[in-house]
Amino acid sequence: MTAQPLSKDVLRADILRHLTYTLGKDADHASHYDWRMALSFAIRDRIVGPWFASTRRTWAEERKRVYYLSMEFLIGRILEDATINLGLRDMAAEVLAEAGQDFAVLAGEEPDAALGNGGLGRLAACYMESMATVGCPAYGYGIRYEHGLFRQRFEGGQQVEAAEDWLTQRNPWEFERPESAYTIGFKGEVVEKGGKSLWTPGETVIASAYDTPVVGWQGQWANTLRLWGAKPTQLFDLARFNRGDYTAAAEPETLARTISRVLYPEDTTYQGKELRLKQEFFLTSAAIQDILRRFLKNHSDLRDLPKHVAIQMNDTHPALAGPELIRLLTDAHGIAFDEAADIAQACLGYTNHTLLPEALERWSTWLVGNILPRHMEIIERLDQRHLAQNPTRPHYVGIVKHHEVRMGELAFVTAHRVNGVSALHSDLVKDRLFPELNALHPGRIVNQTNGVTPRRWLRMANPALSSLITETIGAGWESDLDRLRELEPHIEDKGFRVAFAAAKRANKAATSNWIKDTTGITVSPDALFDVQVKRFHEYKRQLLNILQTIDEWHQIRENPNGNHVPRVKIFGGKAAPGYAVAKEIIHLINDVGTVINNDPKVGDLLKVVYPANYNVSMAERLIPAADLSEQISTAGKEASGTGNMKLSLNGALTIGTLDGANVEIRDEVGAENFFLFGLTAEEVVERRKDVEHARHAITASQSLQDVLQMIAEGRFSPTQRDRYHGVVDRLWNHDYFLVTSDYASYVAEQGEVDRTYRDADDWTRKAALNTARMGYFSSDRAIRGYMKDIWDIGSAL
Ligand code: F58
Repeated sequence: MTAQPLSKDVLRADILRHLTYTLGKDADHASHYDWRMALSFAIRDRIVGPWFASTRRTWAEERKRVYYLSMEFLIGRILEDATINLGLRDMAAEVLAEAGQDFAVLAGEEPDAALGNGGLGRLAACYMESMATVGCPAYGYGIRYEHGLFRQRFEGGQQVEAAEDWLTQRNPWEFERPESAYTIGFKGEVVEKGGKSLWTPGETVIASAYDTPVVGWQGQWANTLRLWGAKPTQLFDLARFNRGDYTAAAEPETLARTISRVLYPEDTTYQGKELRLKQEFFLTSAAIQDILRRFLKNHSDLRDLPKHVAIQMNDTHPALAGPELIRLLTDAHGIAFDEAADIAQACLGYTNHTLLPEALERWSTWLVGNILPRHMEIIERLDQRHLAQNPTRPHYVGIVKHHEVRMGELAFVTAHRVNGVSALHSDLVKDRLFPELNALHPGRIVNQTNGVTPRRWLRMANPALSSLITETIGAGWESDLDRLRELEPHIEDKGFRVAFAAAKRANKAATSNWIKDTTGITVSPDALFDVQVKRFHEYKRQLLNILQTIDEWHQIRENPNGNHVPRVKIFGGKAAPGYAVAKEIIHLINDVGTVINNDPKVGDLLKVVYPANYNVSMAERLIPAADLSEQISTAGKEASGTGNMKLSLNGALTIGTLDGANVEIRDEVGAENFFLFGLTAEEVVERRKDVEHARHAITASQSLQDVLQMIAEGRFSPTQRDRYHGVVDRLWNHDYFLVTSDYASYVAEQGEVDRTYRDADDWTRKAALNTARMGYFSSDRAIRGYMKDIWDIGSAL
């Protein structure tokens, strides 16, 4: 099943052949773009072998398949990752060098596929890669958005959004499948006929498939990521066109294409928009139809579906999967409702990624009834059935309440397993989110702590550290990350620590150059690189970080000759376009940066760096260069986090709260190698009961008062002194995320960070222990957990 061994000559010939015959370019006149395309096609050719072999085996052995339904796949660049997985990275670089081309430069010009907002979308991408690596037959189903997550730039320190357009260039990784297309209906009416419900949609669009093969480590297995593009059922109205009404003639096309036009950039707030519901149903219906078609190719009894099909709902966005599957089983295949519901449940699993009430999807019954009248009936019936089966269900619990469909409850009731994404989060899903449903269905909620793929996030992103690891413990850790523990005895060797520190230092030096090029700011690679990269949200508390930055600046100015540890505060991340408070914090960080970075009294002691447009590629650049990982959410709010795992794996120490997977990271790496601060999830609940909590916290801390005073006075906004009155006012009066309550312990722990960093060798020991003990957080482990506890599926390898 392994990819064919490939000689340099063959690879060279393949690239030149694609340059000539696919791109139509002469090597003498080919641009970077042409070379990259030719290389990408040559690499894709090598994926096709394992891909076909995997598909054939799955059919021949009648293997169960996993269908991972997700509105987001935050893939990033593919070229280098695929090349590394095929073991062709060095060979490709050599071949290109002979042609005067630089592999890294070409790979760096590939646009990021940003078909996701943040952690949820990136998790889906890591899981696709891990399913291919561990040999789990799987399809990912998503939407082929024409425009992924918006591009961010700063104007006067404020976020400005622009459309992202990854598809303006040719996408060499996908295969268009016009023959795999399904009709998706909306609106219309349902009529009862002979005890049967017949839905006649009033609008239809076509979902057309685009397949991207996803190859695992060493090319042993490959799966398919199938993204759906929306196309009109009726292409274009010729009669109208002939009448001269050109815009109207193109209307059906425009309408249909709107559905896959753009990714919703909301990462935590849910807005009941009709187009979003249509997108969700578009993905879900296309996926379910495709699943049934594939099953019926070599099976006839739909009662056997759960033996061959596991469907995972990535959050509630594809939660119409239950109703849609039941609709097709009953209305199209004549199975009785109860039996259909049981079949669906045996197939379905639901992953919850959030407890934030504002993120939980609820659709008005009016909207669902209007867009999906038949599904609304099915949802009502599922709710009644659930009540009938569970007569003790409290009156306030249910799928449909107060004229709203609660998608969490719908997903819970239609799935046989519900999972949280870290140990703490899964406990909170049981105790706070679904306590009644958990009581009625003990054992349904399970935990699968998130993981990240070590191929992209260590091997590819951090070649310096990867080489050291391979030199020290030998090859193979990439697919057996627990083996990193073998590093531990070596950490006691001074020589190893020197080499470990040198790898980090090299990454920091390269990143310093990159920071200079992208932001114009000069930073010293000897300073402590303190990194907070993630979406902007109040609960993630970038505000707490910048308050501490201001405090540090204040200390330096008060005592310029003190023993300060030089730091570079690095921020990265986007705010949802409509999230005014998060955007204000972005503005503040940039304003604070302007003042600090231009303060001659500060010099190299403190810099604030915030490069615009944080994305997967920027993460790959910044994470290997980090010394300190900021994971400072209000306890109980961050479901898991995955950036926390990537940073620690790359030898950053964490300063963090007991939230999400931080709890398990700390258990693994050891409390002495983790900077803990802040209230626990339980203490947070307690503290909020004191309505004066912020006033108490602020009056107890002179440092916090000084910092708030500086902001309020306009020290960072001299041209508009009242710019941040809102920020300060909210901290005094509406500090829901307890920034003020955690401030003192955070600042104190940052002091501990400084003390530890001063002993460079001790810091390196702790950093290396982080790397050595992070094996558990491989997404291979997570996927094996899903396979065993949720999907009941074996590896094909
Ligand atoms: C994230 N959720 C969690 N949602 O916040 C994070 O703790 C977790 O590690 C990660 O999922 C993976 O489990 C998240 O990224 C979104 O981006 C959604 C996008 C669509 C609307 C609702 C939120």
